[in-house]
Amino acid sequence: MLAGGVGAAKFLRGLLRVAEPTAITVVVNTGDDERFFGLAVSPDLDTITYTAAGVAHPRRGWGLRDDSFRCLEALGRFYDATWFHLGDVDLATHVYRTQRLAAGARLSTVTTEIRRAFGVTVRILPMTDDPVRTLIDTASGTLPFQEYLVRRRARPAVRRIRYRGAARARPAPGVVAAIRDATVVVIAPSNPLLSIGPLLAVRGIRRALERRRGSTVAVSPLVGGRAPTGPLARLLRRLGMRPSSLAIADCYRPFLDALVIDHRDRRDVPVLAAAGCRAIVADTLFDSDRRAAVTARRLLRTLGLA
Ligand code: FO1
Repeated sequence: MLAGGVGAAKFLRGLLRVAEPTAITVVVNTGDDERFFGLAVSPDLDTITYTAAGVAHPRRGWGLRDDSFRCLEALGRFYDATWFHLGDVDLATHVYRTQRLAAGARLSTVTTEIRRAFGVTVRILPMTDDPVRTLIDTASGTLPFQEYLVRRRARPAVRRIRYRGAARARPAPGVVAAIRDATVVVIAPSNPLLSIGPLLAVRGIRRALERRRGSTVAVSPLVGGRAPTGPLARLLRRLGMRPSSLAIADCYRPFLDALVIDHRDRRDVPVLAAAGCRAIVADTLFDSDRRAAVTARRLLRTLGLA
């Protein structure tokens, strides 16, 4: 599974109920990574790790359930910027990752150490160990990703999205082989521009997808032209695309074989077919693990894998 933020984590919980965790590799976006108080934070890697470990915050999707924010409160004495809510238990992960990276360890090595410490058997790989930063060019200047999404609540008008460093970045160890050898690659219901875009900007990853012999299926992050979480619909409009199933399929042409769309978007089936993309109609509002599992099973069965 190619994954970004919270939407991916919801679908992963469903997948984990119908597929053997050791049979799953998640290749995760690192364009959202950011330093806070000098600590190396990898939001998408942590969201996937915490979700696979069953300890992620059930409603928000990011951070840990039952976490407290005493340290963040105390940091407020010294820093103005405490808008990115790092919980006390969450901080342990960032302290460990920061120390290991400072000691010269690769992000992929540290990610494996962290997921093993959480007892996670799903393989979790960063898309690259090289620095890639998603930057948002807006009417009021260029914003780092978290500044745009969290501090400014995705309100500024987006002119352009850039993935600084992606062209030079090499896929992390194991990523190309995982994409090449996977029976199926599932592109999670993440934002194609903000969360999957950085992955596709890493040349070795896009090339591996284009060379794949097996099927590649995406789960649309839109339901009825809207995104259940995040600014996707507004973003697509601002970038001149109608927020529809076709827009999602276009983001993943030419390596996409099928797109999972919600029952509400059933009328898009012929439009997708005309564009050479098979549609799998299912429930894609993953309000519960059970609903995500039903769709995950449906997807694997449609591909003859379950
Ligand atoms: N998202 C928010 O909207 N507000 C936050 O305060 C916040 C804190 C946070 C801390 C750790 C972490 O791993 C993720 C966090 N996120 C927060 C989510 C994060 O911005 C997004 O999940 C991804 O970067 C994109 O989906």
